[in-house]
Amino acid sequence: MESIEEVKTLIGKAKRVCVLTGAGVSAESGIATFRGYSEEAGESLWSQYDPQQLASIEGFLREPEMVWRWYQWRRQVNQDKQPNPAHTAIANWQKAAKNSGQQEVSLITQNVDGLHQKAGSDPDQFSVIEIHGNIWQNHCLGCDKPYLEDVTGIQTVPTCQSCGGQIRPSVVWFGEALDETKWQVAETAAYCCDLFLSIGTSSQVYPAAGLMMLAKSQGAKVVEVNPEPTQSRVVDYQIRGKAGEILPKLIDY
Ligand code: BJW
Ligand code: ZN
Repeated sequence: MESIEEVKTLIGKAKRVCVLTGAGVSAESGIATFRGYSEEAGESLWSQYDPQQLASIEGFLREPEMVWRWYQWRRQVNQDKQPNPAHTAIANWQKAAKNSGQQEVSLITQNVDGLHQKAGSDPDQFSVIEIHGNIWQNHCLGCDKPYLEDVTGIQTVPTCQSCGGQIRPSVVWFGEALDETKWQVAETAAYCCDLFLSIGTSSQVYPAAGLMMLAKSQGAKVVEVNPEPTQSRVVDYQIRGKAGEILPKLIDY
């Protein structure tokens, strides 16, 4: 409780805040995390499936139909999921900060589920910086063109009308580079902030996990909200609890 009060004070004073979210922020919406176990979402994805097979370009090239069907299954599971109080608190905070002009709140998410936008965060790509992409979007493996057809219920890999290439989900797989512009915006937000909030991420996946180090190296205070210990090593305030319970207490909007 002590650290909640201290962090509230830091939030009140901060001019530039950088929020990084991970799968744990959507766990209370019933979306499975990648690692660990969550009460609300059950077994994590990587405890049931091999990440190299399903979330790498090599896996997709080896068995495109299987990978495509796995993403179709996740889309189906995710489609009715709703934002939880953590998403809502962040969205309300962003709006209030924008209206007051007193504070800048950048939101970087590793999540591909779109729940921050569903909660009311500005859908502009630089208001919610989706560094690992978005599961609802597709593009061509051959020519990179966005694929805008509705793929609901399609269980075979669609092909591109322009080049005949295979269509893939627009998410970032292991070994792939992050979108350069989004990554630059994310790095700048971390570099320039005076307060960095890491919420619901195991801090195991790079380069995202390096953002808190970058913020810390520039003098920012670093806060982590997570019910479990993580790989992070530079945290000033650890709040052990669920995002959906803690965030509405930290942010009074
Ligand atoms: C709660 C909660 C509640 C539960 N409230 N919390 C060695 C060192 C450094 C790097 C590497 C290395 N070996 C390999 C690499 C690189 C690799 C990497 O980092 N690997 C590590 C696993 C070791 N990284 C990459 O490959 C990246 N690309 C890259 O490095 O490119 C280099 C390059 C440059 C130039 C040209 C070419 C290449 C890309 C990473 C892409 C990650 N992709 C995924 C899949 C996305 C698509 C999909 O959805 O299918 O992204 S993997 C997966 O992990 C997903 C997530 O965004 C990401 C991070 O996971 P996150 O969000 O932290 O979730 P979890 O599940 O790990 O943790 C959940 C947490 O929530 C837990 O802590 C719980 O306790 C907590 N929690 N309930 C709050 N209610
Ligand atoms: Zn194409």
